[in-house]
Amino acid sequence: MKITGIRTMTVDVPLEEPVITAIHDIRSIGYVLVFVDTDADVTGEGHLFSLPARHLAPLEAMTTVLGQSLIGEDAHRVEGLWHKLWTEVNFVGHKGVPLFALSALDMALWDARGKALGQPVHRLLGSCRDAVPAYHSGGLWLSRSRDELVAEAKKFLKQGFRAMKMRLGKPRWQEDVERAEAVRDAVGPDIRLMADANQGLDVRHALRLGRALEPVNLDWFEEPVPAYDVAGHAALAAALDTPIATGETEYTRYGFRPLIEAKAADVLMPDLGRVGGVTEFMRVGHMAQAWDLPVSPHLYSEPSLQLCGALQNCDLLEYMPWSALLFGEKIEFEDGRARIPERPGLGFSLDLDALERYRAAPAAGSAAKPAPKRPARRAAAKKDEAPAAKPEPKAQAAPKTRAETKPAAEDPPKPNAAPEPAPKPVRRRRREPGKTPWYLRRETEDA
Ligand code: SMN
Ligand code: MG
Repeated sequence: MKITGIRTMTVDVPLEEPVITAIHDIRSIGYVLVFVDTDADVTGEGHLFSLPARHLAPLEAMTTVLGQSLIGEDAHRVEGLWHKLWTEVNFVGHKGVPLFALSALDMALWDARGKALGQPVHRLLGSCRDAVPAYHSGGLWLSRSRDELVAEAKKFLKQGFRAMKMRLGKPRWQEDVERAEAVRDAVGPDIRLMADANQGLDVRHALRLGRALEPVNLDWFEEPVPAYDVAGHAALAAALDTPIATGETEYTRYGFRPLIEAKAADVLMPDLGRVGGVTEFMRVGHMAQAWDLPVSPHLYSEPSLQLCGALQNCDLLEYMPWSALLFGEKIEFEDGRARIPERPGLGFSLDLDALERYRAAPAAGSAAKPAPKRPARRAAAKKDEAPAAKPEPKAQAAPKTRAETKPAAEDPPKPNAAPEPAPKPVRRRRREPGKTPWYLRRETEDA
């Protein structure tokens, strides 16, 4: 199954209400949608999200540029292609923007592979369950009053959820304790309750808070201190009975390995769009199994279901309702458990009609620079040439994407490319008749 093209589209989806955590004040979510076209009448779909949405432009650019290296390759060779892209980004870095791009492309490759084989991704990876408990993560924000927390927690129970996550990070740790106690009282002892400090505390503060929260019986205390403070996480994990969860800010197995080695986490939280896609999530999941550690996906609720269906130690899904409008299909819940989709591929297809109205505006400044004029000499030569070939129409519904990266017969001028300098005259050496020049000689040939 040959990859014939990579397309992207960016959308900026406003939230119904601002999301406030210790480090976030989120008004909208930006997404890069990526489409991997193949010659098998199959298009793989992947995506990544950006907070804030105005960072979409570099993320989209990296996805487009990296995607070029997939063109002409066999989409079934996901492991090999992951390694190809990993090697390519060595210079720009094995974290950050390149890893978001690699993750989205890898997601799309698995989707294409599943669709081509008529199998859901979790079955291709070795399936282990049909449904997974899900915790509601779309609320209980730091901005809620205590009464609002209680009302929202009860609402989640009414919706059938048996697990939910609240946020921590009030200036006085005593206030966080009061709020968590109020939620616990509202939901009762049998509901799984998690709490996320979003890296907002220092170790001393987190220790006092963590100790005072022990009677609340949290399932985990998430990102208590900055993500890079592995020693701080480890100190808290050693001091508290409450499990410490972290990992949403880490990239690849090389980010998770030090967390495990330092005993800094009791629960690992890979983020599908950051860790390195499905391929790398599986590696982290298997590495965690060697230490009997659970993994729980961070956001990306819909595609992460496939990982929950494939990894024995991945048995709790974060349900964030924001991403639902990206897809035509919705997560199916039953008794607080989300069904692992049996549809081919990742099991959720991007709803391009619904997304059209959220198309992201071009990045600030991106249109300010006019495209340089083609040098006169080339322009004159071009006059008699046939126009550049248009990409073939897709068999599947193709979105009108901003970056159409299918190679054209002749590349159009790039907006930021410098005008070509006039060619210098080439001075050729005279060749002796019958003698092979040194640069064409093979090693066995006589000098
Ligand atoms: C989180 C991350 C990003 C946006 C909102 C909330 C949070 C989570 O860390 O784990 O859900
Ligand atoms: Mg978190």
